[in-house]
Amino acid sequence: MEKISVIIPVHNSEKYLGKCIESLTKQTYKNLEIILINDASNQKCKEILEELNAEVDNIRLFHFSSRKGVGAARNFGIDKSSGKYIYFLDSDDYLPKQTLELLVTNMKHHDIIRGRMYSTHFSSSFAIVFNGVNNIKIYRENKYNLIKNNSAQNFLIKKDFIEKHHLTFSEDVETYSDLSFILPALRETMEIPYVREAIYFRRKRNDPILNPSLSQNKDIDHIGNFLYIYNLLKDSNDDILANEFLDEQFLNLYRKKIITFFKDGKYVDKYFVRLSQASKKIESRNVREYDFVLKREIKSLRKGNKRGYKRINRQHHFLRDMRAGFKSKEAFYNFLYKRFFTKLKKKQSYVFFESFQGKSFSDSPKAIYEYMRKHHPEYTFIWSINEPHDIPGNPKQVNRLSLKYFYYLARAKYWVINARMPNYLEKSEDTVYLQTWHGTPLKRLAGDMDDVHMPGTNTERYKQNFYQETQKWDYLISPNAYSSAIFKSAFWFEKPMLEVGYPRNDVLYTKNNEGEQKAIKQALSLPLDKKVILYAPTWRDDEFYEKGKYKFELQLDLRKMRAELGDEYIILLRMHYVVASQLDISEFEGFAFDVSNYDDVSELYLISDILITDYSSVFFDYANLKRPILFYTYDLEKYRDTLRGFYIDMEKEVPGPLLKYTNEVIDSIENIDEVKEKYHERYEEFYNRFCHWDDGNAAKKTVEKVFE
Ligand code: C2G
Repeated sequence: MEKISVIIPVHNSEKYLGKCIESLTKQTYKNLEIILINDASNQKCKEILEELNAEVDNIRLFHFSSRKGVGAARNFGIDKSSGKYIYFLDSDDYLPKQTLELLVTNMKHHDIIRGRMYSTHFSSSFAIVFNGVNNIKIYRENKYNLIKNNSAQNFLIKKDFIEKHHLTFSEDVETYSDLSFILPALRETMEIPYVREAIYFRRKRNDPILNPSLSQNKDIDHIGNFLYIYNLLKDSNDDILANEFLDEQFLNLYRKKIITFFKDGKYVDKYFVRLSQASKKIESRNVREYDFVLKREIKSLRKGNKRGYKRINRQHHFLRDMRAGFKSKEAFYNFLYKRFFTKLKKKQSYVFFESFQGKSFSDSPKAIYEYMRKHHPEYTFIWSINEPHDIPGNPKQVNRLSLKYFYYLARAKYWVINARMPNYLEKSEDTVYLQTWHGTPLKRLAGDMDDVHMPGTNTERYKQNFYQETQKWDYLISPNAYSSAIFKSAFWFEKPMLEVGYPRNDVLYTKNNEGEQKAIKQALSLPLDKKVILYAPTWRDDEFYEKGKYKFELQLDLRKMRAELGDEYIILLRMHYVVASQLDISEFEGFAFDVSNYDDVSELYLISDILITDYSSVFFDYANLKRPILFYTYDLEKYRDTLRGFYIDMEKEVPGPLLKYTNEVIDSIENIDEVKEKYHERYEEFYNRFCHWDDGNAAKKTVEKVFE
């Protein structure tokens, strides 16, 4: 049994290292040497490495005092290795237990063998059921297809082969270093067996913003690295198939990334020479199948004429945008927005408002609007709203995503919005985007989420889109110090926040009187002689009809509630705005009222004597009224442990009881004075922590900071 040296460069992968090493200690093939190269990791990671080194016999640990990169670490590892075989593993990846045995036993007279790559989500782990090896495929002319993601992973290679051909990783680049090693390796061998049962689990990182994997590094240096390696390999290579492979990688990257990055003239300046050199090395026959636009660009690059190339590139982008504009009406309007409307002069007096994606006239944008209307009539107001509304002051109304929507967005100097905008929408430098957000977070948000369980997205995309959005915000309102800290991390928001409380809660101070309450009740045709319970739950990421349309099944037993409480109370049912389920409550007429379509939930708070909610941020706002809150959390475990995770400990910190059954809810309502008494102290603490900044003047303070 010959030894395999497994070489693992490590840089700040403390979260994943344990699993990586465990997967090696569990290998059925036992003669392993694990070479760990600590490439200047943080202290925590270093400590874990030391612990592993003490626990596992066959680890050899080395430290770099300054960061040298993956290439240097692997070269160093090869140098230190004593095995007959070399295998590269990344410190956040892992292997099923048979992988190395399968590779070694099927290697035979070959110099290199390859197993299968498998992407897994960061928190998933797979138990592989192994049924033996079926058939081993031999790659010959198509051997370069074995290079996936330009990586050298899951190849087992004989060390004397590496030495004979002087194979090394380039140390001049961070990404694409693998290619400088593996492409020449493949070139020097005639055939390579492929064992599909020998699996390598490659972990997709869940945080492309703060903790990107090398392949998620989307910055311009990624492109510079590729061009460097491409030029290097092309100069030393005369193998037709390898050249074809390299040219294909180049053209793919050109079309997908380079062209997009080079929209910005300064990037063209930075890498034009490298790019021009590279384009001279492409073989004409490898470009033949591509379209006219690309051919024209390659031709201009080859000439080395930077000005000419920039002009052609601009035309290309115009065409691209136009082509994208043909996809749908919305895309066409966006094309007009981007290419024409935003080129018009901004109207300094235009303020553009939107709340919950145009679903209502509500929330903090409404409060800010109301304040501005009174104190700053010199501004012109535009509301994005899906259905025509009776809005006081008669502002201009535009349908969300209509032509007018894009036009006014482009002309308005100010945007006041409480949720995300379409991701493709570019914000001009001279637009002032005030993001009010829409709730103190209980459930983990954006960058702080581990796994995203919503339909139509994955964690990586979700976070990337969210990141793009938050970087457009010029101002962000924070309702309390607790939220400021969370917004900073969850939204990657580095600018100072408007720490003024929530404008939407101003009315809880200014309109908390009988006259207002009566008017609201009358507007809703509610009986005036009953006390009011408001039930306002949130939505569940994993219960949906389709993207953006969520299901909600009412768990509260209204029949029981009516029987026990109906003489004294009525109940208002308020679904979250993304919930598409229709409530059928016709049988509870006179007791239960569906107020889901009522614009402003703050007004519902004002008329309610008791709030029932679950994990919705509504309770942070309602607490301003110091009225009792019950938490009907029938699915607490799932919501907390699987779907979202929370920022606070509900069991210890929320200002009311957590209840699982309708009976408990009824019981709490019947004994509401006792509940108040029991939670009095906790309520006070809660109020001081979360409602402290709200005093009825948040809209005023916001406007003073942003507009005056
Ligand atoms: N809302 C409502 N009716 C409900 C639930 C929510 O009117 N039944 C409104 C409230 O203004 C609430 C806001 O929508 O504060 C956000 O709702 P959440 O249930 O907290 O959920 P979500 O939209 O996911 O936002 O930082 C806050 C988080 O982003 C939560």
